[in-house]
Amino acid sequence: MKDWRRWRHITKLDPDRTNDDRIIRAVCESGTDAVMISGTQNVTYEKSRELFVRVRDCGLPVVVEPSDPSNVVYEADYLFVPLVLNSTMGEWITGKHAEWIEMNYDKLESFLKALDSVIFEGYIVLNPDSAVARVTGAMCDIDGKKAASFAVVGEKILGLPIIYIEYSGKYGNPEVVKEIKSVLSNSRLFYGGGIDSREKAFEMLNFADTIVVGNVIYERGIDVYLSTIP
Ligand code: 1GP
Repeated sequence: MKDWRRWRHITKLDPDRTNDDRIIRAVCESGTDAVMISGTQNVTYEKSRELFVRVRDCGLPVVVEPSDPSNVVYEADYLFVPLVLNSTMGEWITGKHAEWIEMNYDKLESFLKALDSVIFEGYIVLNPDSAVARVTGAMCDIDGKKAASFAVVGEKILGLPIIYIEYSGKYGNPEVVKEIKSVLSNSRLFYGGGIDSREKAFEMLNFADTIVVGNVIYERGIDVYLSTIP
């Protein structure tokens, strides 16, 4: 399905993990709506592109979600670029983005045209023990009201088409997801973190438009991964 707004289930593959052929084949045949290539640590352009090449012909839309301007794979069907709304470090809100534009300043006109098709995501990072929280200095110790207020900043002030609740590695609080959903009117709500069963997938899909699953395929195996697909 080409229209990302209609995706319900996205599979996140990490270029820094072992993605053997069995994993790739299982994902391609799973019924997931899209494959997202994304990781926080030790991701390079080479590793991202290599994984992209292995999944690009599998019949699913492929999203690259770069963690740094140095690892953008422009050939992907979609580029999803995060801003971390609850980061304490400006680098992760606008700094990396300005760096990316500056890197392309000598061909600005064509770069700006390409930028028109990039989808920007407003991340709200809520698991303090995750690599993404540590790297981005995210304020994780916040309640639902504060998290929802960050979501309003993302939707109404910054006009971001996606608000992404990121609990990476830990199953989050559905009440927080519900609270955030209640304040959004246009942005799609993505949820990712700790989904490793059909029950958890459906519980989060009560409020989130789209769920993202990652670790389960590496840590619990293919059958458990398949059970997360609605
Ligand atoms: C990570 O949101 C994704 O960025 C998915 O989280 O790996 O915990 O499934 P898990």
